[in-house]
Amino acid sequence: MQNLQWYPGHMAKTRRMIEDNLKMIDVVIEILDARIPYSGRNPNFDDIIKNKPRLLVLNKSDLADKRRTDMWIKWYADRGVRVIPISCATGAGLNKVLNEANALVGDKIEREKEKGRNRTLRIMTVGIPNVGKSSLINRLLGKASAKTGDRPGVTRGKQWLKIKGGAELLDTPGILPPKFEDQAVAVRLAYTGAIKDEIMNTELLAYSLCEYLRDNYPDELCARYKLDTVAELKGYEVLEKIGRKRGFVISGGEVDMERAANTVLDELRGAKIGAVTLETPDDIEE
Ligand SMILES: Nc1nc2c(ncn2[C@@H]2O[C@H](COP(=O)(O)OP(=O)(O)OP(=O)(O)O)[C@@H](O)[C@H]2O)c(=O)[nH]1
Ligand SMILES: [Mg+2]
Repeated sequence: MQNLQWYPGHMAKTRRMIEDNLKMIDVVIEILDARIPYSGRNPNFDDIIKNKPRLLVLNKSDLADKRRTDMWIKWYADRGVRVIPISCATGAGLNKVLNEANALVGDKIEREKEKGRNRTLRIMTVGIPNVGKSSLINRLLGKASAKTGDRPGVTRGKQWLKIKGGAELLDTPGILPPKFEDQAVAVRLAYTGAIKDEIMNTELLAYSLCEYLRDNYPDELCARYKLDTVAELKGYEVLEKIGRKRGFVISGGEVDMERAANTVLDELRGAKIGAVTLETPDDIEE
């Protein structure tokens, strides 16, 4: 697999911005993509956020495999970590977010009020790119104020927003770890669109995705692309069949593999192949 190793300068800048603003914040909401509940965690947040109360949410749960989401909630619970599955698309779980954030902070704000410092709860959202940090802020506000988009790197710089009569919210740009110990983690991030496709070899990515789907979601894969079976096929053979089914043929009758690769990645991200989760606790413990 390709070797992904980089750290764009704006991410280092964002890290400093988060650190500089942390003292004003009561609770941090760390947002994970429910399709990669493990690989989607940036281990650097532990260093950055330290002991600040933190709420973990699994967003995009509408796109994820429900059975696997339950497995991950249990996996985290077994390690003493509570994660809340939510969807900014359907609204599922959102009512819990503010309640749990308030519960984590306790009576700190009340006590400050007694000392004459009147202020509201301050929440910061953090996470890797494209997980729905800005979408969650908009959901909590009840209106689209923060810019969102279906690609990484939409939010630039910090943005404070205020819920009428309620909490103040700080949206932040997504940050990735400076390097990946495990390339499988980087690959899963790329599947979900957390890493810009421009720096990826999308064909290689699609081959490995086809192999993952062949082993984990063969029925969904066959149904989507009208294939009889994928059991004995290599990733590139699956992709070639998909390209042919879709009529992506170039001169000489060859399949346009790049087009097929982009199609499979797009359709995975849009959940057209089905509700798919790209890792299980077993995968990561291997
Ligand atoms: N299906 C689905 N899509 C979602 C959900 N939450 C966000 N999205 C979509 O995911 C894409 C990214 O959302 P953003 O809110 O811009 O993500 P972000 O984390 O702020 O991204 P950056 O600012 O680029 O780091 C957008 O196309 C959203 O509409 C969800 O729960 N389900
Ligand atoms: Mg954003």
